[in-house]
Amino acid sequence: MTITTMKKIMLLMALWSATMLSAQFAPQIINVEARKTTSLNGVWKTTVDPFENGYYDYRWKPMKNGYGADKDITDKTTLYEQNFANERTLIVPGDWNTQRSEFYYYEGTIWYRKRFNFTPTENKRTFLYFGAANYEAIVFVNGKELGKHIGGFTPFNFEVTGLMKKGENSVVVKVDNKRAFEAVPTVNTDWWNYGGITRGVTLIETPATFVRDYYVQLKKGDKNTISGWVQLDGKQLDKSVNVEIPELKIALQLKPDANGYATFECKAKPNYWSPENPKLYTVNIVTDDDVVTDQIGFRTIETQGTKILLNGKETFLRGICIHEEAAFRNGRIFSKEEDITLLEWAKDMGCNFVRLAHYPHNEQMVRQAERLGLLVWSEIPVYWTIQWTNPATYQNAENQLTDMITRDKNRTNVIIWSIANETPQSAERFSFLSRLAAKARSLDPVRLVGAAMEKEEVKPGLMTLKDELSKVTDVLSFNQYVGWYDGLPEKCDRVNWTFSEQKPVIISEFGGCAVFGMHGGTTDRFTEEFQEDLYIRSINMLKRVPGLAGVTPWILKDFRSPRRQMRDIQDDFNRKGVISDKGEKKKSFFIMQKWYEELKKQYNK
Ligand code: GCB
Repeated sequence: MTITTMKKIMLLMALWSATMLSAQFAPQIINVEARKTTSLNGVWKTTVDPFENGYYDYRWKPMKNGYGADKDITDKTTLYEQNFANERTLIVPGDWNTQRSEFYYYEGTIWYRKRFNFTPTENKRTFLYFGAANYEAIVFVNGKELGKHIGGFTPFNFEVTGLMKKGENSVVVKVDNKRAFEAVPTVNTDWWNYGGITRGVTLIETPATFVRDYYVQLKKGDKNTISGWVQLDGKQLDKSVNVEIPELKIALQLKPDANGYATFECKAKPNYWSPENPKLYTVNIVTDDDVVTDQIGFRTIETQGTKILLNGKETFLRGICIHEEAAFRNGRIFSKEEDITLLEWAKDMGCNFVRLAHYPHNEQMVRQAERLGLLVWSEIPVYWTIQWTNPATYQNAENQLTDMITRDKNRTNVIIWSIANETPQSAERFSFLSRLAAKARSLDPVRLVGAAMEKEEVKPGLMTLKDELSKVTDVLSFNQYVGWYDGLPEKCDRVNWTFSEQKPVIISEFGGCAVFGMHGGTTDRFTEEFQEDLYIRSINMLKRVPGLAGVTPWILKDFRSPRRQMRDIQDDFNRKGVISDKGEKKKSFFIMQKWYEELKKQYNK
């Protein structure tokens, strides 16, 4: 062998090991709970770093040996100005604002560090998965920077095969929740910007070629055909893959194409999922060395004129809006139990529908709603005034939409993907949002596309929806606050509604504030009596809305918002909840409960 050939071989080997070791952003792996995992949840060391000194040097250049290197202090001669070992901790998952009183209003960077023992399994691949980190996360594994993820409510994962070693490993994450004009959401929102690694962190081990993603749903408008696809990931992409639904006696063998993608379609007569019968089937996606099991239901969803048809039957969406904020303690939800508390309250009110506002909630929220028979409106935080002409802002919004749909597209209860909330009309906004709507439909041809738009008073007492975006959405969905931001509750008695399009109308928000236990006259703002009267009059008005197919009052529970500053009344909370932040039901809750009882009888005849 000549020296040049040897050099070539060595170069090739070096390149090979470099690619083997190179960690990268990997396409989202779905249904993480069904895989072989190691949880990295629990106690993490943290460093508060408002000036980002752990990442940038004094010339504002990224540093080689910043905090991500996770160095141990071994001698006294070297200068260190930070030491994870000696630092305080935070719990993951969880927001930082509610874990330590000094972080109540903190927005900026906090570094997280976890050291743990791990033994990679031979011939398996390893991925590092984050349920969500708000807002920007830069991730390091054993000192190597893997990449940056932007967006506070969607999952992301990196492949770390070859980077994890037997014995102690380190993961460091720089999380930054500073608000920014180009971000999604932008600087101004009516909810608190909880920072941190707010959802779980997991190591996933998979076979060399594995089932990364799949879509199993009834075909659009066809109650008797299940169709979908499977996506393999790895080198042996042509291996056969089976889709099994044992209870329906379905067992299909698929042969993926060169990209590891296989589609299928088969006849079936499932017992349909509905709020009254939230039936789920065990579905197995199987290869020779991988199996992913899911619980999937089957239903059709479509519109016909002003009606919403679920399994072909007209349905009224008896809903409520929900923020992903925990009952009783406030703060971002960090457990399934906390999801269930909110969903049970919605059930108690008589709901068959929840609007998960204003961003994708955690995966368990959607899964538990599915189990409880609650239909879902799922939304991305394109909220108020974002930068419509900024291509990076568009890409960010599209990524969040894509990640939300990727994660939840097999959830039978999700019926509407919402692309925006109360965005001001302009040609630029129209082109941005029409692109997003088209993207949603290309990723999921089955569900409806909506957006929370805004009503307009075209002449005194006559309201309508005058928004070009309604030509793009499947439903005429909009927020309206007649009686709160628009006049007093008595205005509801004088208002009528008209629409030029024949589509189902969903009132995606209405309501007003009340402090639980504060009493007074029906025109005294912030009293329970005011809110109760507003709900009574709003309901009477809503009954006059032509084509009304659903409502989601704002909101289930009082929630933290820095915009709400009135002392002893708001105290940093938006008080529009029908339940207080301490779990007390206000009078308005019972007004809704009564109306939903009537609607249930009317529609379930
Ligand atoms: C809205 C927004 C929602 C606010 C609510 C309010 O229209 O969509 O995010 O919290 O009004 O209370 O003003």
